[in-house]
Amino acid sequence: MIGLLQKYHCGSKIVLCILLLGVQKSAAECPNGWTRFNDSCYSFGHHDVTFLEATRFCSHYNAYLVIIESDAENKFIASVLEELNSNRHWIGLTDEIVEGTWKWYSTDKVANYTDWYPGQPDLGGRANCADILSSAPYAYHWLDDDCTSKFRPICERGLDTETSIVGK
Ligand SMILES: [Ca+2]
Ligand SMILES: [Ca+2]
Repeated sequence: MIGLLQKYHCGSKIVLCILLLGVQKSAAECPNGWTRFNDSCYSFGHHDVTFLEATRFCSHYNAYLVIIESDAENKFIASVLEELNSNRHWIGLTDEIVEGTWKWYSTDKVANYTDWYPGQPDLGGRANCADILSSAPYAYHWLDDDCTSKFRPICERGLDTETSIVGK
């Protein structure tokens, strides 16, 4: 706590500063209708669209087609899809540029973490975009599909901190 106070130059106005730190903490949140997990907010689209349309849908909300970087994040996504009883969703992963090199669309970074269904990806140049399929036997693992197939988007964005008071 002392470290935090020094970081925000609290000086002698310590009580006020603690109050402001409280305000800042509560200000970091997700927009209405978005679900929080760690430092990201997620929205699960209700309409089936192509991969490209899905990326545009997310951009419209200052978000990107989801980047899944850990088993914990992947399990969180699966748990929401189970709750929504929703079957098939695009994630932001594509090998459209170099066949077999799967990159996150919005960052152009090669995926370190993946959760392909056994034997996937299996369609080579005919399938350059990745989706999560809830139903058995796939059970929330990933598949490669034709980018013009139509599935629901999962969008991700950072926490909304624009109302922050401290640190001006
Ligand atoms: Ca993420
Ligand atoms: Ca491919």
